[in-house]
Amino acid sequence: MEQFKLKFKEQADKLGGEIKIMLQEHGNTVIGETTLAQIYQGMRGMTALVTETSLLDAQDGIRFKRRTIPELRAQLPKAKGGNEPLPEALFYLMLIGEIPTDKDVENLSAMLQRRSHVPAYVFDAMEALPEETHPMTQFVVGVMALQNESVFAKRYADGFNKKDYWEATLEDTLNLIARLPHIAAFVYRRKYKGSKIVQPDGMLDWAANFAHMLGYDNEEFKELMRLYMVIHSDHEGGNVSAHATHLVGSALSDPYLSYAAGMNGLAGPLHGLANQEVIKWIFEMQKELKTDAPTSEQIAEYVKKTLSEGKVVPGYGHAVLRQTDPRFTAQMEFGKKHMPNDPLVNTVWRIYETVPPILQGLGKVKNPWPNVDAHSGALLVHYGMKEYEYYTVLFAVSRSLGVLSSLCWDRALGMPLERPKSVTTAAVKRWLNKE
Ligand code: CMX
Repeated sequence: MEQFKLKFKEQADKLGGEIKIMLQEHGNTVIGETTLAQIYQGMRGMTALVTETSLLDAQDGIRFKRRTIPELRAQLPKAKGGNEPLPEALFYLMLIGEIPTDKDVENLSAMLQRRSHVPAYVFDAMEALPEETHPMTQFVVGVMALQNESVFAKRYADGFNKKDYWEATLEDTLNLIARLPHIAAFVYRRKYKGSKIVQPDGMLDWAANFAHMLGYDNEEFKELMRLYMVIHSDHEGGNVSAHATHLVGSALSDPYLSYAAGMNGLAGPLHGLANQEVIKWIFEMQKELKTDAPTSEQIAEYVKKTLSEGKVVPGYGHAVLRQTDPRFTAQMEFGKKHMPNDPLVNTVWRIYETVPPILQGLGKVKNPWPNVDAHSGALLVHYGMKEYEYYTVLFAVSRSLGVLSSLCWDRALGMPLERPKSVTTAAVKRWLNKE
């Protein structure tokens, strides 16, 4: 068995042993209480899940094995000549729990390259869809077609021992992550570039090869893809895409089925689709105001109009975060370094100065600050990727690293079927003696 897999198994066995003892000693310890409001209001603040890959702090943002986004950017190995962290290195950290060496990352990149072949029938399945089909739908159809390759599903059908679930899950995870850039790039080239497919380059790292297959061979764009793939990968376990992947996986649905379920959640406008909504909203604002560089006053007026129409300001707010998202800040730093005078990027920064006080003034928005989606589109447009309907597919490729690592942990730790209790309002009324 590959060294990488054995290392993961060693970590999982160690943690599994610790959890067992912890549950024996403290299994009945109360860690919180649930209010009526919580079960009606999206379970905010209710601790109900264990996710090993990352932990979200309302102030500091996401941490991966205790490391913040700035720490990851500083500490994770880089590509030769590059400054941004390699996503393979973060994947390694989420599974093995330590920062990999350059050699570890090289081996992992090579392992993914070896597994990256996508069978032709997957592309045929996507091509059967009308070209105007949303890119996320085309992408998920590709993933579902590829499910035919699932090692977990085959071995389960043959009847395998539950002790081996983790290995088949990791095998599927590696294969799927290796193949996703090819599927995603196919969607882009088919929909926007007259099906002029760019063949993969076996010498490139995972994110750079993705940029190459999308048709962007500019070194700066490759750097952007490395950063993008790192910062969008995981945001602890309760967000829709991570939770949906975990939930579906708990039925022992294989990683292809589970990941596809999660990505259907990512395609919702309150979650991953917000990145396309942000750019769409800015383009519409520019059109209405007939300027590429709206002033703060013009932006404020436009924000108020958006709110008066009963719409949200996309890219602002968060269910857990209560500060500017460090993933927004990382992208802002990238923008300041590579494109400080880009008018669209400058508009994003002006929106950042303008929107929070307005949202704060509403008195109900818990977090008036920007999230990751507020910035990503403007950086992509700078390099020529203006097809904003596609942006959530980039998010989805990145998110595979987090949600699939988590699924490996779930199977290695023997996580059971998820099945919380639900009630009817009639039952609630009976609790409250209202009936
Ligand atoms: N613009 C306008 N109103 C907003 C708002 C925004 N950006 N963010 C929150 N609000 C409103 C809510 O709609 C809610 O209003 P009602 O009580 O009238 O329904 C009120 O403020 C309270 O909401 P909240 O507790 O602050 O936020 P939630 O936890 O319910 O929702 C989120 C979080 C992200 C869905 C919400 O802030 C939002 O819709 N933001 C815009 C969409 C977005 O950027 N999504 C991407 C999130 C990151 C990701 O998952 O990718």
